[in-house]
Amino acid sequence: TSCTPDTLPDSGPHSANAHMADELHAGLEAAEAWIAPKFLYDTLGSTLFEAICELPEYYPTRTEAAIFEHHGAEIARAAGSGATLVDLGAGNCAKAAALFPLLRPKQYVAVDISTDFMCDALVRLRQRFPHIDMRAVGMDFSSGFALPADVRAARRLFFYPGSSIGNFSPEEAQDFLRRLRAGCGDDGGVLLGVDLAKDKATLDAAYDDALGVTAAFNLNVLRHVNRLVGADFDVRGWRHRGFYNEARGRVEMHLEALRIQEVRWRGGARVFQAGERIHTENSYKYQQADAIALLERAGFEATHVWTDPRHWFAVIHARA
Ligand code: AVI
Repeated sequence: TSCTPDTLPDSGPHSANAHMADELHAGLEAAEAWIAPKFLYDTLGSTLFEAICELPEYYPTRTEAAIFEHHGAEIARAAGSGATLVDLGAGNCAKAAALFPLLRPKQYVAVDISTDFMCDALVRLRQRFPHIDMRAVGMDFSSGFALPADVRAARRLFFYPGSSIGNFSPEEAQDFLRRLRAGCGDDGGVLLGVDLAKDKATLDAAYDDALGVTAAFNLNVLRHVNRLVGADFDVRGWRHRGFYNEARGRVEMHLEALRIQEVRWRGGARVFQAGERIHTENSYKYQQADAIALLERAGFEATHVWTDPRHWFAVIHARA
């Protein structure tokens, strides 16, 4: 079995690659430099994120998995079986696969920007679940998405676990949920994982772990950018910063220059002073009520919320 993903054309002025290069240039040239978090996910980045999910400090993955385990039957009743399950940011497809026996989707559509990594996972998944029709879509869905036409056939259930919604600003999250609402039809819905606000020490540890896996994940974005726009970032010239910004209700990841250095890329260059930072990710932590309000403002109706005993994480089902 092989995996032939549907992807956007990858050359020409309107291609996905040209758009990504423009976005990277804008961020690198900004007074407060930034790199969008989607660039964390090349094949090595996706592998490092998979390792993060195993870390003792990184509670979201296992807290969410425990919620699915404890409330699986009820979640399946709310979400319904026989849908087209559209997994946004599928990665290794493990979260969706764990739900297959409960949700029994008719079709599974894995969507991820890290196409090769997702395809490898999908090939293995097809062997485990040969009766489910599966397809892969390699796409940056952060700013808009169009799924292949035949994916519309069945009732759509969007699956957006892991609190990836937190990597958008609240305004972007609102727009994104509106697009999901428009894309799911009147009989569809969404199953959303949301990380909830909690004490700073827990969050600081989760995003700056003792082994330095999150540091490697963050630093790897520089290697990816080097490839994408022909930049010459020296990874050894930077250090990882990951901390909860309580005032803004979000964890922030930055890369901090260890010394003054000039970085060049195709069509540009910049000097970074020692201590200057590049902002690479926000991870917003929600109050449960605010997450529900976000869904409802997007035109969804939240039907159920499941959480863990410590109220660290919430899984929300909302219907159109
Ligand atoms: C994918 N996303 C939900 C992760 C998060 O927690 O915001 C990415 C991550 N960044 C650092 N560690 C994990």
